Amino acid sequence: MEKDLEDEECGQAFILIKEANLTDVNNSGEFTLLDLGIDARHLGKDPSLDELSKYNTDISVNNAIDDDDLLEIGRLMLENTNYQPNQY
Ligand SMILES: [Ca+2]
Repeated sequence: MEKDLEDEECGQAFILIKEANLTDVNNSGEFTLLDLGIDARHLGKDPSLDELSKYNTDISVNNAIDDDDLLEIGRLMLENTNYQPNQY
């Protein structure tokens, strides 16, 4: 059975979508080749290790530094309007 509902018969909810405030790997304020290099250097490590505490290495959050992080950093580098890709 299909029936039209009046406004008062419908529940209402508000969904607030906030833009995620994603921090780059070395807290420089933007994603660059250095962020990619840091994650690549520590690929396969546990991002919660003390030695990595100064970095945000788990960009694609799954408690691992893996290929997904490198791909996401690369994507964010390309979105960075300050990043100049190699022209050669
Ligand atoms: Ca990850």
